[in-house]
Amino acid sequence: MYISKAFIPILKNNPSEAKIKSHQLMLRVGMIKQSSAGIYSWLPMGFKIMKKIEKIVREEQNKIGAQEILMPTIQSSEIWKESGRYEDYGEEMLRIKDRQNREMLYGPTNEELVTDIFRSSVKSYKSLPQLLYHIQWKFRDEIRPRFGIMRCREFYMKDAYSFDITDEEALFSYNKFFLAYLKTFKRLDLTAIPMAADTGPIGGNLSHEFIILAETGESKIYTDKRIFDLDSEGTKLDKKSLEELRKKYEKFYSVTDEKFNKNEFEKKVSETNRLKTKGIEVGHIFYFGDKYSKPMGASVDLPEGKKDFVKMGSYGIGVSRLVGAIIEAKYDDKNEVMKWPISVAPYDLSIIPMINKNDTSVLKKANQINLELEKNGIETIIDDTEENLSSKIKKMNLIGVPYQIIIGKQTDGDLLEFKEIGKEAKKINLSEIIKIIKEQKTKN
Ligand code: P5A
Repeated sequence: MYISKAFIPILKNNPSEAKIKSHQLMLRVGMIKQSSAGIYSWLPMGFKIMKKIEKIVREEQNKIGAQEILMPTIQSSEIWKESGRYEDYGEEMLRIKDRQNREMLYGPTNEELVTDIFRSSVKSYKSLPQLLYHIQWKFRDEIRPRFGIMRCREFYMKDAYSFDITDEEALFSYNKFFLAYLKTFKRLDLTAIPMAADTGPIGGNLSHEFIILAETGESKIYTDKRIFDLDSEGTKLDKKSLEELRKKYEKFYSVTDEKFNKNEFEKKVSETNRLKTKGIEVGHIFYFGDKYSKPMGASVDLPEGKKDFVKMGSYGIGVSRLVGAIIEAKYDDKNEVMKWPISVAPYDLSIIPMINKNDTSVLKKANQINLELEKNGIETIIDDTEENLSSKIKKMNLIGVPYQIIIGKQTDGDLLEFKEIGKEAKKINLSEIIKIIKEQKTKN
């Protein structure tokens, strides 16, 4: 893709209305455009990145046996009246009337709708467990939408729902998502820590928020630093391994402020390991038993012939919020350098030819290199403008493509100037470059 043809409307300066770096960068590079308060259009760069995040989220859901569905954004109020949440949800719910005067709403979450789908089709314990998910826009009429797509009104969420017959089986499902979340965030090159959390309007008594550290985050957290050394490496998908994984994390005190207890914190965590800081909630999982299945009558036949209400959990990831969260974690705003993890980068590599009006040879060379890279599945963007090198580099530093090849008139033979963004350049040949990038891509 030539940069002259790409729809990347870069601004010269940081927009003054943006208070945090992710919001600044997203507007500056033209990843999003606000259409009204808390509602955004996604432009090619932002959309590309979000779609790559979505793909990773989807792959990790599929790996634990969750099945993808797609529920609508608009729901009927009936099912929310059945569960008892229609009144409770309050002003955050966008309520709509259709031409027949029927009460509809733009879904803020889907516990009711998925329970309705489940109860109409699943009748026996033999079909359990069921893990269903979808990736769909949500609307919450936030009182103060802020920080761009971090806390907005319309946002893109992956929400999954589990159905089981016993508490024990339901916790097995819960733990599968616990693992899937750790793996998903790791593939996005984020360290997201599971923290015991409140359940708010979703309900239940077991819940973890997955939080990445960021000064600009809205969640206050209290944690034991040692939790950052843990990972899910080697965890298998059986009951015992998953339980051990969760226990391994729960051994270290780690909570959001609603769950904070000063005495407990000071008793369980030595002074040197205490960390009180802020973070961004990128995922949230809940176990709430029969909170929805009971009032909505979602039951199945049990082996002994009796019936019981299914035990449910729900599991959310803020797919659109993750775009901002990765920026908060990776953008060096002092030097104005962004580096997207290769797993979600809008392009793998940028080609920066030093182009002179009357000489097309450098651009020709860039095109040849590009052809070779494309053959190897490496996606590139070519800066075909006639700007000088330093402004081209500055622009690419904002766009955040992780690797660069710089081609000058002097470039001859096989050696190319290759650079990982923000680092020193080195001279290597194209096949080595291809090898490095392919390796990085397959690691993920
Ligand atoms: C779990 C899935 C739920 O809604 N029901 C279905 C449960 N959980 S949640 O914590 O309320 O939301 C899940 C994730 O969605 C993101 N998120 C937001 N992103 C941007 N703007 C918002 N206003 C917003 N609200 C929630 C968060 O990442 C959250 O963890």
